[in-house]
Amino acid sequence: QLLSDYDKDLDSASLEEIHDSLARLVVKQVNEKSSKTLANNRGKKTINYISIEFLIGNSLENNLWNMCEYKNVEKILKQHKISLSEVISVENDAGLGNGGLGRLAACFLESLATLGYSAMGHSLLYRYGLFKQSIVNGEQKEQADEWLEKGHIWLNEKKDKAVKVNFGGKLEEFVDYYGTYHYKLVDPICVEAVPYDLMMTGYKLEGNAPLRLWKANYVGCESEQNYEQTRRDVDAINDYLYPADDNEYGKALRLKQEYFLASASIQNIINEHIEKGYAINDVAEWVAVHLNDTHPVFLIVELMRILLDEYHLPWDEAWNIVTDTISYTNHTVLSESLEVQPYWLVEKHMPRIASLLKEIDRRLRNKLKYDCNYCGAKVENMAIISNGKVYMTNLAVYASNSVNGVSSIHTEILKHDLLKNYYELYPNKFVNVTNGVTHRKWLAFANPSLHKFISKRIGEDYLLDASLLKELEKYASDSKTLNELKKVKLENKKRFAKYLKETQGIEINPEARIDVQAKRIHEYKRQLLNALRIIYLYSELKKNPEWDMTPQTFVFAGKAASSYYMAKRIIKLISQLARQIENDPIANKKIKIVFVENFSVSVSQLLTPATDVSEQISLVGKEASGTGNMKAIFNGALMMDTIDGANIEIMEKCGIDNSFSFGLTVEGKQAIDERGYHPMDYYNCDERIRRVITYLDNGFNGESFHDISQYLLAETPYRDNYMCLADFGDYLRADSLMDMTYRNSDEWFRKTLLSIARNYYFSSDRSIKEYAEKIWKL
Ligand code: 26Q
Repeated sequence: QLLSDYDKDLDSASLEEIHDSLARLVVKQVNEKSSKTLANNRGKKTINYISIEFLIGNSLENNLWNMCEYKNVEKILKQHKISLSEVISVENDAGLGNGGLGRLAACFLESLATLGYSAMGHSLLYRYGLFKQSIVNGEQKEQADEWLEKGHIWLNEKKDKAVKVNFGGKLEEFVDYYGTYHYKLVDPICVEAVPYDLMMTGYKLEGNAPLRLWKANYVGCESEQNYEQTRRDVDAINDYLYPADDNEYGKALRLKQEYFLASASIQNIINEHIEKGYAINDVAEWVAVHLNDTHPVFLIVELMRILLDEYHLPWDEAWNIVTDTISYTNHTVLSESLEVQPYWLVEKHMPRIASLLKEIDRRLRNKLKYDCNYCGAKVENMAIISNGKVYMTNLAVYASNSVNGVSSIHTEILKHDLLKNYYELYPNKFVNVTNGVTHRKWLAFANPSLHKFISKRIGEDYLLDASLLKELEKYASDSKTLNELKKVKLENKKRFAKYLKETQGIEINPEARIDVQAKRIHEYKRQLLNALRIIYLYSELKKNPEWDMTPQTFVFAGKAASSYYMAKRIIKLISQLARQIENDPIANKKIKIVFVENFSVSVSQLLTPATDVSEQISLVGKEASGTGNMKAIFNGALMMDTIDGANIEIMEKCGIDNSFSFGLTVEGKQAIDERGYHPMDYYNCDERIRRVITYLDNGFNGESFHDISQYLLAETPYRDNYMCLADFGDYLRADSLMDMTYRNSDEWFRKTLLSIARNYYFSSDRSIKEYAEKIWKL
């Protein structure tokens, strides 16, 4: 390939050339296999997974691993003194996502492909992935992530599948002779949507699932008024994931992105359905369409538009097709994350969609009032348009045949709290499917030493049947096995230490315990509570320099949304605390704090295997599921965790003694909500809190964090909605229990081994099988 591409061989080619040729070679093989899959999938119902985020990571690496050629290629390159990992890093991760929701979509597509389902993902072809993060003087800096520079090698333009998406224009309606309404959009801005397929391969290339990424082209002509401006506006649709929406332009742009994705993907789905020779009324028999959160929710209305305006079906028939086809997953109960759009903005940019929304809302309200006898506030709570706003969650719930939460507790919260009125009306719509992660990528590939350790004992079949991991349980008291597991962990810690040294010039002691909190920086995830714990440990060391504290490296990683002030302040606190401790000759022998820059799929693949303790410490009821917890356990870490999200099920499955849980229960939190949260109560009766607050006020590395102490202590209206101080004391209790356990290393590794064995439940293969049976009916 090198010869034909560049007239070079392995010894004369540059890293980039090697990367590009290798990628082309891989693409060829993947394409060969994919025509086979296409043939296999004929006659199967297809699931279309629509998501504004897909966090797929590095395609060269993914594919080499799935082709089972990784080791071979590594060996061949090594003979020429070339490192495969360097070749791989020529290409930036496809960071088309922000966090759990996007990574879940990627894990799901991998499982769908591997398990041989007929599946396709749909998203946007962002020019830039989520920003690249660096930390400069303790602060987050954001740079453009130009993933497409190399990413384009993996994309296959499908011009013949392009569709048209209209924005703006004037809606004209008229009634025909038979009294039927017709709609015409006059002078819209017409955008061509072109798909680029990125092949997501399954393990051993047995199956695959294309990720169809949509790109907008303006098709107006240059003589038109405002041509340049309109072209720029259309181009902007593909610029960024989550454009800043603190201004009108950004809000409109985000809305356009959402409609563009929804419209292009459903038009494409319907076109392919018809091309296969199926009838329009049979859509739900052959395709399932899944909304990954509400971001693509306009797809519901767009499908109505197609069925009514293009196929001229009667309303009820069209509505039945829509509801039979579409299902929806909710990923959050945080009110600021529940999408609401101003109606006028929808009307301005998508007038036909707005008029259909009104009609859907009118019918819903009639049903609620006359069929259900609901009134007043209850109807408003369930309405799609209320007070000039479009409630996207209500639309998704009303129009989907299935609504699911992503962990048991989360689904219960949906049923009994956030969506209780809808649950009363449609109890059978509500389903739980607890998340999972692909154990092939997150265990076997990310952690080759652990994979070897496991295969030596139970073979490799667990790759396709995670439940075989159970067989590891029988080694739990075998000291030879536990010693080997310790070695595996140490090896991974050394590998991560090497990465840190090379990328950030930071040295860590691989023998020290590695305690990790890696996830989006958000108040509800409580990186702040973790920082308070470290400040407390530091203060103890200052009080008693002789204290025989377990040496620990506290690792933080994650990005803060660029306009999120408090999240950025927390990064600053962590960084300044890190510097102060670094410069303290006593404390630096025991405590090291590291902020790993630019958390991404690739960074996570190195960090997770090195993790001893994984922090999953959200306030109860706030983390829908969490998936970092599952990855950590698959890699032989134990959790410090609150009783929230999937942590609860992990505790149940892996053993209550195998994690260190603490904090408020649902009932405890409810009691606080009823009497009000009074942080000063905790301050007044806990000396340790007073001490930590004084440290914050005095500051670190010359910077006071009095603003943060004020935030933690403010009484009414309180500012720390996530009640850090309420859980602080119990966190320290669990922390010291964890420490005691850790000091008995046989006991520790027995627990990690049992947890790995029992964590099989959290493979995304299990989640996907549940979706396939319970929801998509594949
Ligand atoms: C909402 C409104 C306006 C603009 C943006 C948004 C927005 C965008 C993305 C809100 C939320 C998200 C992302 C959410 C997310 O990643 N949720 C995580 O999903 C995981 C997979 O189910 C869960 O494991 C996590 O618990 C959940 O936080």
